[in-house]
Amino acid sequence: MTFKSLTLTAVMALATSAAFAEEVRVYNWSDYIDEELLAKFEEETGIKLIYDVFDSNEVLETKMLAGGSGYDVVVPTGTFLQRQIQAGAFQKLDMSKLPNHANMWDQIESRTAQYDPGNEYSINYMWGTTGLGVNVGKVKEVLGEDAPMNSMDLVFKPENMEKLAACGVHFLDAPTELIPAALKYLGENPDSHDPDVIEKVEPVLMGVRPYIQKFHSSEYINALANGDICVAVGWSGDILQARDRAAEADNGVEIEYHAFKQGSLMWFDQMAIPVDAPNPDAAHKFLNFIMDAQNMAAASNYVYYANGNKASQEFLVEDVIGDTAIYPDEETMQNLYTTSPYPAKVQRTVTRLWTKIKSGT
Ligand code: N2P
Repeated sequence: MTFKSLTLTAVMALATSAAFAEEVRVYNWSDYIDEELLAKFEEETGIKLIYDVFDSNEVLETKMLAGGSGYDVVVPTGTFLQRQIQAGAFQKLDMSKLPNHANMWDQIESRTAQYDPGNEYSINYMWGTTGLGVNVGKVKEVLGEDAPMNSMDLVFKPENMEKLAACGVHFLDAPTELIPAALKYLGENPDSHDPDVIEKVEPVLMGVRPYIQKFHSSEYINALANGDICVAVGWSGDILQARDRAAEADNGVEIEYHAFKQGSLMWFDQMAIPVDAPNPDAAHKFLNFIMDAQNMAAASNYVYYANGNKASQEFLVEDVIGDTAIYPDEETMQNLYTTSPYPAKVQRTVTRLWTKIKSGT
């Protein structure tokens, strides 16, 4: 770099930083936005956007309950949001600052009201399901042509997992999603809050524990795409992103997402403003930007998750709006279940159980 261009760069950097009179701090899930939208927000509003990512509701919850996170916008899943609202972690939204709220989809709002009555504290960002990511070629190689690609048997039956261990299996590190799934496998109510019922998953998960390479909630995207693992219990859009990354790499890896035929969890990730947000005004501007129909469509088209914005639907590509793994049809919808937050005492059982399962002892 010449002296001249260095000077120019330095001047431009100064000019850019001086151009931002304020900033907004957003804490969202990893692999959950088209990053071009972040630049677009800064250009349109002149507000500097600091965007950090996480991959676990538990990590976010610890910050929210401790307070002083420094974030202006965070994105808990509905069940966690509900508990955090009750703990006083969020401020009510000022609808007068959110004209794009008119774009939201009443069908999704009626569901998210289960967690945030009246949707007073949050807007839906994305929603999706928890199911199976499979490397079609490898799974067939290991389990044969009629491998149960869309069945809980794939990951909860020790005889299948024993074979799959050779090509690699990841589970989400998400106790509030994996425990309900194991309950569903047992034919129990996945939303049971009865500790005696919840304990029933221990032998199921312990039975396959030796064959799980890792509990992690974001590494599986690249691991699937690169062919490093052959199965992941993961989130719908993440697995579809893995499918695309493999296709782009042209590496011969074919990834599919399947909701569990026995029933998958349907969850809702909600944007909310912490009660102690440093810049609530900018937080509202960010939420309003996100609720713009074209912005929301751009986000869904990029991450392969459905959103709660009705007006965005005309801008969704066919690969997204036409895929029942993303926008389920009535029949697929019938097979999805939702959960509610565990009361504190039950949560302790769940946390203890999960620690035990992860450690495998
Ligand atoms: C984004 C995953 C978010 C879904 N990578 C979990 N609620």
